[in-house]
Amino acid sequence: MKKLVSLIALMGALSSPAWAATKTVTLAVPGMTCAACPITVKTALAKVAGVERTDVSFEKREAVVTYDDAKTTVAAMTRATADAGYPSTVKR
Ligand SMILES: [Cu+2]
Repeated sequence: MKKLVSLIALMGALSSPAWAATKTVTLAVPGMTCAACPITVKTALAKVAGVERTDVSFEKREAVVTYDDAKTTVAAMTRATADAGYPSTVKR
């Protein structure tokens, strides 16, 4: 019985990282008007807990964000860019 309990505890400890999926989303950020804008957008997204990587393209007016979906949501990211002055939407 004790062995079973510790096995369940072990499974619990191992399963949380397995459930957290790393996802990528592309955000359209039409408000970027110069080469410095991506820096502001990138900084804003980097402050969102759970965001692992951000590639912002000024030419494409988009931000490709890699994030942990157990820690953050796309809504939190679009809010962060909007708060920085660059409203964004999910690009499909
Ligand atoms: Cu700018």
